[in-house]
Amino acid sequence: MTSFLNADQIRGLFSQSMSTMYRQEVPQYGTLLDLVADINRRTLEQDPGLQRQLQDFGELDRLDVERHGAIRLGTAQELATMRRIFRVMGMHPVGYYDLSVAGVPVHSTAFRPTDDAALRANPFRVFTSLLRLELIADPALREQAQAILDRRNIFTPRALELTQQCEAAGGLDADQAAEFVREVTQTFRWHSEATVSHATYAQLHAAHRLVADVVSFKGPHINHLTPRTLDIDAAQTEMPRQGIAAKDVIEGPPRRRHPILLRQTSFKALEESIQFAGDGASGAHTARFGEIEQRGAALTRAGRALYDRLLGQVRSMENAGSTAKDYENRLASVFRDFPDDLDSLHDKGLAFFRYSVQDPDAFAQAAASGASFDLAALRRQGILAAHPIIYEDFLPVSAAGIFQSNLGGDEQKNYASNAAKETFEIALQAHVADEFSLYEESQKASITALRSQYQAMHRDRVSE
Ligand code: OOG
Ligand code: NI
Repeated sequence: MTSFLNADQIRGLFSQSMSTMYRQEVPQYGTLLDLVADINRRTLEQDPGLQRQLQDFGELDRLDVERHGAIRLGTAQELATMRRIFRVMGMHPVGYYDLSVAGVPVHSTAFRPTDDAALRANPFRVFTSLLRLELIADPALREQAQAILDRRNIFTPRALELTQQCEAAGGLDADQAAEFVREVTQTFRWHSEATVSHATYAQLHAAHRLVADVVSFKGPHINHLTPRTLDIDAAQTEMPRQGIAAKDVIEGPPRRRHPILLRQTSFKALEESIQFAGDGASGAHTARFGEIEQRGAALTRAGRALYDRLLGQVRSMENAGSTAKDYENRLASVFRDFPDDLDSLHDKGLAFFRYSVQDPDAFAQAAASGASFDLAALRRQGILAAHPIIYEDFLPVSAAGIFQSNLGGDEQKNYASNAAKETFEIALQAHVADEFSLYEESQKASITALRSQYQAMHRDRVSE
């Protein structure tokens, strides 16, 4: 009998393979990895409490391998096939992001592991966007772009065969998995030869820089890979010292005692020389960049609504100074309305939590006493502790900021808000999971586990 690698193992190999490739393609990415590893080591040394907490939840090991990447696809067919490929690696579509509001003609989802054990093993995620050609105004150009995309095949034949094989047999053995990872990695490689002429590139580029980026190449080159830091402010300060020009402001919430959601910074996309098809003329294209992120607590719908409201307030405060420092001050001042202590975040239902036994003796005693399981009371008595669940997803406003700062130039195209989740799901040939439900399940599972433990102790006591 053949034994299959599990999906987590294949995802681990894939994440490693992508990281090795991107390090070769974009050396600054290697610098970012070293910088983040260094900052994480120092942060943990200085904060033994944080170290202990990450350790307790099995989150320390994942930190060293934790990354997300991003790709942009051209057609529904590409998206649907990509979903099958990611599924082999235990990555499923979560969330729907409409970026047209921010002037970017794409909509997106995040392929990522969804259950706690898989996230602990390796949380590798890929933010995956689908180009929306219907947002290009010129019908002739739209058709031309569609025709170019319809002609390309971004997957190797072997990657498709192995995907099918996995679907039919229920898994891949070690050799097949290694080959699958090698083949799939090819799809995300950078190609310096464009598939279109200079003239076509220029037209696509005029419609939107992103249209040129998706349509002009043989495949969806990975455009960044992002390591997770425990202190993004330190990373932001360190980047210029290492000769890397960071973007002006960190996207997302301000620095807090208890981090929430996601804070991100990046360096601008590189200008890379490319060769056009036809006459072989050369030119330059900017697409690939580097990014660092810090992750905090996943927010409930109520918490997220508060976050969105406050961020909206910050962004609408024009005339309040436009330097990076002004923005930071504004952000900090508006976000004073977002509680920054664990009790408020918990009791006001703003964030998701996972629970652990803080005082095992008292827990056993309470169970033996026959008192029924009362989460709030046990927490009040310090018998159970609540820890925020890490946010595993993305933020559309931040994503738009990252897109904008990396497409170069400051052109702003405006599309009407234009969410089309259903169209996206039809292209995907699947539903996207609701991220709030996933966090809620994870919170519930933690409570259920503790309740069973408590009740089992009670029963043991009664039957003694
Ligand atoms: C994706 C940008 C979104 C993030 O971290 O929010 C993203 C892209 O530029 O294709 O990766
Ligand atoms: Ni990113």
